[in-house]
Amino acid sequence: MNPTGNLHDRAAAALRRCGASAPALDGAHTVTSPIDGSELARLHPARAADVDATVAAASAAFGHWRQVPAPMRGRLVRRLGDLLGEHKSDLAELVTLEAGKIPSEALGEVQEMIDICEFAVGLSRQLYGRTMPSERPGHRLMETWHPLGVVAVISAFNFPVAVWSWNTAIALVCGDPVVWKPSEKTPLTALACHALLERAAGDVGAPAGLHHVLVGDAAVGEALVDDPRVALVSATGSIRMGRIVAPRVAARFGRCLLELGGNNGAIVGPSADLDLAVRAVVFAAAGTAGQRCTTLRRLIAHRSVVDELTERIAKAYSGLRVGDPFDDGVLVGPLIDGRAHAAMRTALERAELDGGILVTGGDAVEVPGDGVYVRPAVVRMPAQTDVVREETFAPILYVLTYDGFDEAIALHNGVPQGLSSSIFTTDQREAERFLAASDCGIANVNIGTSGAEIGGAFGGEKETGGGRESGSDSWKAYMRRATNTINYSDDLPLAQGVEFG
Ligand code: UN1
Repeated sequence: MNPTGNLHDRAAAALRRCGASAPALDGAHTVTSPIDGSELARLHPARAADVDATVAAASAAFGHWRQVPAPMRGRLVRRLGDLLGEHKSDLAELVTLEAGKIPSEALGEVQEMIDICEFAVGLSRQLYGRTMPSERPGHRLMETWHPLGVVAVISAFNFPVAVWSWNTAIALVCGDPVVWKPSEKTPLTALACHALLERAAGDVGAPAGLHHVLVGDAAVGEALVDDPRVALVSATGSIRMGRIVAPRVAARFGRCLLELGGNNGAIVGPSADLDLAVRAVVFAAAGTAGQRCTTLRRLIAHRSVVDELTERIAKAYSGLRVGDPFDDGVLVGPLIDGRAHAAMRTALERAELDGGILVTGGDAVEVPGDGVYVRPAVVRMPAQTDVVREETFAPILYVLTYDGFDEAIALHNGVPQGLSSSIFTTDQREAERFLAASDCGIANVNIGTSGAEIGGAFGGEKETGGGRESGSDSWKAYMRRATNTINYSDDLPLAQGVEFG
């Protein structure tokens, strides 16, 4: 029994407050809490065969929703944002129960949802197309943006609700229904979000069938991926998953938005403000128990600062409380499961075989129950070996040393992934050079790699998949563009001066 109380009851109560029915206890899909391994629910999973009817219902809703003017669609998202605000603590509680985040980070995740709803409501009046001067007299050339169709959202356990909201808030104002396959590890948060969205839809009189949740295994995901009525597959997860999804969607000429693994690096230059760098590194590397796709995994420090920096990070790590995320003062909650722990141990062994020196952490922390808790690790590496070039979804920070700036950039970009990156420097020239040279979708100065705001486009290059979600003009992935030429003259001049007849 967990000291913070019966987790199942807490989950059921939070779900109820969100308007969802109590979770089933007699199905085949067992949901456990990483906090202590206790059972939260036994849901009745969807099967691949259910996908057809769900996508059919979403397609039918598309027929209605696409005709609702975008600013009116925005009203649904505004209502959703209000409800998310009212149920912020309920959703955060579920995020802690299912994903093991500390409450402050869980609340932060729900805040991202509220923020993206605000963004999307504004966007609903700003789905701008351009007009271009036509080369022909009496003609107008313009582009218009139209709803795309059904969007499948496949999300991961580590941001069980925020990533859904980035996709769904934007998809809805763009005119697209959503079919959501949440992580098998975090379906209860999905049921809560679904209940809130259904309520919002009822409140504003939106058509039924705009949103569906399919709790199921990989076969359900594959059926979604292969369904030609799914116009966009927005998938967050491992590179391995992306390698399966992308070619299958491409084979039917569907559209993909991939947000896959990161292996994020930060350069610390000789002029860096080390006080600030240490604080930023500790949050970015150890926060969320190293389970963000934006987690800092590689620290590339100048030889003149590397010893002091490593020492200070190790000291800060020794003050991090690891344990039940509901306990006051805990900053590092559990790993999601035993597999994550095994992957961490293997990575640490490989790093030591490569000549790495474990500076701190890496050991398991004993807690009551069956949760998996580890102390975040820092490893000094003599070189960027294969294990450093891979993403291990656990709190391991590899420290590499450089002498020249070009060497730092080569190390930084010398991994297959390209999500987030940072430099710590007070040298403006160095900062600008880094921003131009980093091959990632996110490049920061004097802040860590994680914790991006929703206003920017979120995503990365190379094996991270190339997709962009959330703010800026990411909405364009959720719409189709038409180029229109309108002739308001009495003549029919052909483009390029072609004469015909
Ligand atoms: C993720 O880990 O999949 O930038 C998303 C961040 C968060 C989102 C992370 N806003 O760390």
